[in-house]
Amino acid sequence: MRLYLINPSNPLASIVNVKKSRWNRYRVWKPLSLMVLAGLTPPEWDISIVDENLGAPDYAAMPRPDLVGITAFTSQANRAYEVAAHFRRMGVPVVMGGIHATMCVEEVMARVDSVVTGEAEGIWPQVLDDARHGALKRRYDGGLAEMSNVPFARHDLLPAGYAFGAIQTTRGCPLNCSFCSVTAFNGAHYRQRPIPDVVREFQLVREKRVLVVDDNLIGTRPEHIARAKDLFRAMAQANLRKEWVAQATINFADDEELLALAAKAGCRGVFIGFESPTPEGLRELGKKFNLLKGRDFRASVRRIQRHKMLVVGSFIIGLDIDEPGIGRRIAEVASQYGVDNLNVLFLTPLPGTRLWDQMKSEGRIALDAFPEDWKYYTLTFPVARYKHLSLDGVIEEMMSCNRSFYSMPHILRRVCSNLWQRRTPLISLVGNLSYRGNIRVDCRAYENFKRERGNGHG
Ligand code: B12
Ligand code: SF4
Repeated sequence: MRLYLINPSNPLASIVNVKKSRWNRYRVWKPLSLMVLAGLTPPEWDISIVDENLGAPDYAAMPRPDLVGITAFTSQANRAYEVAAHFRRMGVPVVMGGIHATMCVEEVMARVDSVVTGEAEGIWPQVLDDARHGALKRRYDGGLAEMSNVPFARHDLLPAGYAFGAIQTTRGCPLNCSFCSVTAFNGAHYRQRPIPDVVREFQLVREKRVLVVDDNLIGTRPEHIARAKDLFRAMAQANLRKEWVAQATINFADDEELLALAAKAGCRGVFIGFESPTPEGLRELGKKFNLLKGRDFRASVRRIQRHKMLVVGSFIIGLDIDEPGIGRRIAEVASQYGVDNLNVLFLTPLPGTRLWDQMKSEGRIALDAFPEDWKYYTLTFPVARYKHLSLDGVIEEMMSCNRSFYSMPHILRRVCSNLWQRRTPLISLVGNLSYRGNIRVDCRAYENFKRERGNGHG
């Protein structure tokens, strides 16, 4: 039995064709969902994982599969449907799962043979068994998995050429920010994989550098932090020789022992959501965690950096309180905090989030010709109507934010201070220049976007 597991590409999200530039390999991340599905698949299936971000293959020239499984974030949904249609025309059954299939079940059911909602661990073997007997059901629900049932992902199945491997150690987030799908999809209960499983799986990752995909690696409560420390101790003890980056909330900086253990276990950088420069903005987004009294973001960032870990700060433009000037304000605040890189995204109503419900009820979802418009749901296009910012205005704020933060004088200042602090000036320089290089690409993308879809914003 032949199984294809496919990660569809979205050219608007992935300027990532590895064949065009070797640097692009630093921007293509492994589709861990499919590697986990492969880990759940019994040996009688011959599995191929196709990551279209490495280049979409000529499916017609490939051997005919018995079953196709497709994953998709919302931004990949269009392409997922094209791929599904191709195989269904050949009479091959297509199953789709992942976040978009879970949040937009009806839309997906109309375009594939079978939809799997939720996490796959508890249900995928049954789906395969039904497929083998020609008895696929229209819909399955995996719910939330027991973390001890998460298998080792098949790190051997994708070709070499990725700069980073991928691994997951926890699922779920109790914070439920209004714009984020994680609590709706993976639940509010913070679930952790057994530490020996994580250490063993790290040893199976082939790449030296690894992305830990957890939404919040250390969690929020004292028992979560204690577990994170135990994990880092076990990783250091296993002498993994891996360098990894992860996502965390700002409380990562609150515990010196945690920071020292993370660095010793191989952590080289963290991605932290600051989201808004003002308390009002944080309240609007429901990110109350960042509002805890007495938090000094600059000191927090510095504490992390002292352990030679880079900090990438993420902010959102387009909040109801955001007015003209917000772009420069975010650039200034990010510089004050001292982050090594800044990642700014447009406030985007993703299906299944509280923000979606709110914007939908207020008639503020501007790009709503679905499924076609899903391709703009990359958080790098303004798809909603923003309270105080027009379409041109919100794009201008994004550009002015990036132009200011990534101006040459600012880059040089950051690299020099990095050098002075004896951290990683070269990585800082390359990271900053690569973000700066993207400004021109973004500018072209926005011009095209305004030409093609700007009228949707009327
Ligand atoms: C790692 C990650 C990335 C990586 C992607 C790597 C990759 N190629 O997969 C990078 C950094 C590139 C990325 C980019 C983006 N991401 Co992202 N990302 C994540 C993150 C943190 C983890 C995903 C992951 O690997 N999980 C581990 C695997 C094992 O879990 P899983 O994917 O959920 O898969 C399980 C089930 O869903 C199911 N399943 C999944 N697929 C299938 C398929 C079948 C057939 C079946 C049966 C089951 C099944 O089974 C799996 C095992 O249980 C999630 C948050 C999250 N917790 O999901 C956000 C998340 C998926 N990203 C999100 C977004 C918005 C984006 C971007 C659009 C914007 C951005 N800048 O972040 C881009 C767009 C990328 C694109 N190509 O279009 C949103 C998606 C929301 C949505 N409705 O689409 C999420 C949920 C975060 C959020 N804050 O809401 N992302
Ligand atoms: S943005 Fe981060 S902290 Fe907020 S709900 Fe999502 S994963 Fe949790």
